[in-house]
Amino acid sequence: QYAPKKEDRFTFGLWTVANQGRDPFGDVVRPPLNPVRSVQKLSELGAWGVNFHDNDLVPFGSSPAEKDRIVRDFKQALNDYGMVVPMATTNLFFHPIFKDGAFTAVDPSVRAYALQKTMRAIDLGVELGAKTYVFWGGREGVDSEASKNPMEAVKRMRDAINFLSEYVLDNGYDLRFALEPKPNEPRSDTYFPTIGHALAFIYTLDHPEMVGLNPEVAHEHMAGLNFVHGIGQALEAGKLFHIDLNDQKGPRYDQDLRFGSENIKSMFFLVRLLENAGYTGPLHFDAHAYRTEDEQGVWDFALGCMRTYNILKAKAQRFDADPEVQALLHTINTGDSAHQSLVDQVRQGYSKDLARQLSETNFDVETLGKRGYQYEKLDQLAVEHILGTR
Ligand code: GCO
Ligand code: MN
Ligand code: MN
Ligand code: MN
Repeated sequence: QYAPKKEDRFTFGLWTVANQGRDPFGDVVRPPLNPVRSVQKLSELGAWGVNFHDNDLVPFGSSPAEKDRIVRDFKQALNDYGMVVPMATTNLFFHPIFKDGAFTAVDPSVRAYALQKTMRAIDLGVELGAKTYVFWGGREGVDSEASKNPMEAVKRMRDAINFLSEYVLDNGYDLRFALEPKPNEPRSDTYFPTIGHALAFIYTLDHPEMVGLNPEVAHEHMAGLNFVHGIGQALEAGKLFHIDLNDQKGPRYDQDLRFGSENIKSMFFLVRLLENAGYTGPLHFDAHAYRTEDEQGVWDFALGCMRTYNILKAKAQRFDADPEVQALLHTINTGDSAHQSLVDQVRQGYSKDLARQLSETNFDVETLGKRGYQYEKLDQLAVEHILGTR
């Protein structure tokens, strides 16, 4: 019943299942995983597609002949196992050239090279069918505030996104951009640290209609924020182009844990929101297996991400269909009908007449202040659904 299926639109980054477990304190613990093998295994598990950074597929410095061979084999694997590539991105953080960032680096040669690398990676992504192109800030940030003017960094980022938007249009590509905020790591501070910062930036671009968001659970939690609310705002703005699902224990380093392995309650409300809002984009997992795992543990991890999403989806549907929940929500949302009509008119927009009506209305503030909202009862119902007792 919860087994993942292609129509669930689950995707994984090639870098997620191929994560070899290297961390700042220890070396790799798993052998490299070939992209073709990842495509095969993920397809068998029920995933819909895979995403990649240019260098996840074509190693940095490959010759044109090597690149052609790799791309040919990869296309064959996608075909053989019925997998798609809905998203692609650029690795602008691994090579030492990017140690001061890419689009916002102080060195103009680095900024120009970052554009060249991204144009090539866009070409590759589009060739493999990508419809969304992700921009994660990587090392776009500072360790020392003395190094850069933060206003100049915004301008440099805007120059890059505007230029690349035109590149996409000029080539007639069917591709949208999705900005992925993160507050820190690997730099001690990253520019555009949260959903809100990125969203505000989008409206200053030349082609705001082409640019949306790729928010990640772990990253907003690192910033101490409510991910469900960030996603709500992105959805409401029509800017949720993509999503990075994973999990995180509080505001620490980026943990990229298996989806739903920690914050079960907020992930329940996240899945409920995505499903009820009719989000139809990819459900992408940007996470990796614990460092303790061998290859089998990686597949256990991948299946776990997808199953947990489907289980939470079923639980959210049961919660919304529960008559007691429905009755409670109805009561909670019902008030004085005259006042309901006033706020309905506010939604329609301002008029002098409405302003006059509002200023002449009497409110029983004593009674309104004494109201009990029954949120304890409602929340307990949610908890019981999550725990499986209803
Ligand atoms: C991180 C990021 C990355 C990006 C990926 C795609 O680990 O901090 O989440 O995994 O999502 O580079 O751009
Ligand atoms: Mn990460
Ligand atoms: Mn992350
Ligand atoms: Mn991510």
